[in-house]
Amino acid sequence: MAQPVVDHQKRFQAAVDVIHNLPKNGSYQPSYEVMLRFYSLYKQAVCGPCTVPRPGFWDPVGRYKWCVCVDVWCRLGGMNTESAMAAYVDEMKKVAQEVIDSVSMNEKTA
Ligand code: ST9
Repeated sequence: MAQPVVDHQKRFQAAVDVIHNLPKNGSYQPSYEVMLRFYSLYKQAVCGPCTVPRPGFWDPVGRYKWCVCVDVWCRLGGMNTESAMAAYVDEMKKVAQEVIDSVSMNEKTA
């Protein structure tokens, strides 16, 4: 029997919608590492490989953003759109599972 075709675009859009609708301050606070991972995969999926040049010495703010955020995106290299979308969805599932596990752990110890 034929396997259903995974629609990466639809799954990615659903994950993006969920993240856009999360409250800024909730019981779960993502680490910088987690946020950067989402950011880099989002940019790769939406904009493609990073072509933003590192700003020069006279643009310290731009340079800071580049070093903190853009560099992580650049390190994804030529990852294709579908893979970036799939990785974004997988990352979300992973984080959601961690949140579920931490809630059930807290209930056990309470
Ligand atoms: C809570 C509820 O406690 C219970 C927990 C449930 C747990 C569910 C688990 C699911 C996973 C959650 C993981 C969260 C990870 C957060 C990632 C944040 C990046 N993805 O349009 P702008 C870029 S919830 C990645 O001005 P908005 C965009 O390209 C408590 N990046 O911003 C731009 O960069 P640049 C925790 C994205 O529309 C920059 O972000 N709550 C996405 O005002 C700003 O864009 C949260 O963690 C995207 N989908 O805000 C809230 N979209 O300029 C998470 C845009 O370089 N959500 N970008 O192009 C948010 O922080 C915001 O909705 C936002 C967009 C930053 C994603």
